[in-house]
Amino acid sequence: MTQTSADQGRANKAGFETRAIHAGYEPDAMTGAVNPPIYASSTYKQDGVGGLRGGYEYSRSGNPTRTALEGALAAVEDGERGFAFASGLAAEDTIIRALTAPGDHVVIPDDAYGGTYRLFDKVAKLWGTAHSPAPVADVDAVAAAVEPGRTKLVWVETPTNPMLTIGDIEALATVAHDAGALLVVDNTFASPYLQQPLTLGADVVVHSTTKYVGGHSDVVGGAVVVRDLDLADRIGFHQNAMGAVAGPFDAFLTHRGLKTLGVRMDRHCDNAERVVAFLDGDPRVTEVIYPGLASHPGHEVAARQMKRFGGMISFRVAGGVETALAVCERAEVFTLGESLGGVESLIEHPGRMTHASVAGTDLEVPDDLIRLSVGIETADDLVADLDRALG
Ligand code: P1T
Repeated sequence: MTQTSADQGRANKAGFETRAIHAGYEPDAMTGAVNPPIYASSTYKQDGVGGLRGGYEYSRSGNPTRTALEGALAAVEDGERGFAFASGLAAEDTIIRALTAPGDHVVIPDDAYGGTYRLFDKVAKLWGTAHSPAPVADVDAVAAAVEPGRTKLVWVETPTNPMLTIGDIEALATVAHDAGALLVVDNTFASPYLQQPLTLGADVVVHSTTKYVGGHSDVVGGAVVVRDLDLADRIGFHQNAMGAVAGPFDAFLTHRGLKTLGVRMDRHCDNAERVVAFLDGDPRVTEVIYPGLASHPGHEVAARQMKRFGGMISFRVAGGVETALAVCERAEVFTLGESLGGVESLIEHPGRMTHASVAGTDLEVPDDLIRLSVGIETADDLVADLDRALG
């Protein structure tokens, strides 16, 4: 099951679900196993010094279970090369160190995932890579935050976590490229099923595969996908040099999840639409934030660049922080917990949980905000649970 970059890449023009299920792996030559075996091996016998079988030498550099996942990730993002990491933040760290050097500058979203902000503010900054937050929905503001010659990356999430702000990927790619920078898109919230940033001009896609790609809340992981082979070499070198790779067990679980991404995402979207219809206009709710609502400021851009609007909803409640905390605690079908993108519905209070690390900064989120990751349970049960939890 040796893979080459050609096996990984865009030569595979089958439909999304076919790629998700078949790309990256041919049934095992010896046994015909239809799924990639979990190669629990740190090293590989060499046929004479340097006589590697299929290029495998040591599992930090390459492991066949990970290779299969990496090929599938490249295929579903319509990229050339995919790289699988131990977590989303490990993937992000590898991008920062592979593509910036001390003295460089990055524009980041002013409502990024709290952990991404922390990585830039508490880790990359010490390494010498500076950052400026800018609103991803405002192309001119992002352009104004770029420092020509110094800015190496324009980094966006779209939709953002947790405010579900939409950035226009095509326009932001132009802003980045005009300044000689690269556009990095964190595609975690959309998933590759709903949005493929490389096809819209982005240079680098990053994921927390912990979320929709894995899809079952049973594994932490990250991914990077690129088209440009020089970028691939730089990411690949740093993946090996820094070593934050996905292990074979994690790679297997993530790959298994990816195969059902399309059907899961459609159900996530169906259920989210039902929940939005219930929340929107309810007097206990002061604002519903969902890119599928015509009233969302990014609705038109989202409709252009996303297949559907996703499974994430944020909303604000009348009654402030105490009510928001109480709703989170009263919900039963929605499990109170961090993370998102799994089959089970989750509810959380970003201000005190996922985004506690941005408290007191420009990125602070409203304290009456609740975030839902709408799962694929029976929609009626989800609506009834929220109705009860709202009190
Ligand atoms: O948790 P990890 O796999 O390291 O991924 C980090 C990450 C990166 N990008 C986005 C958009 C994310 O949402 C995350 C992780 N987010 C959560 C854990 C959360 O509950 O929002």
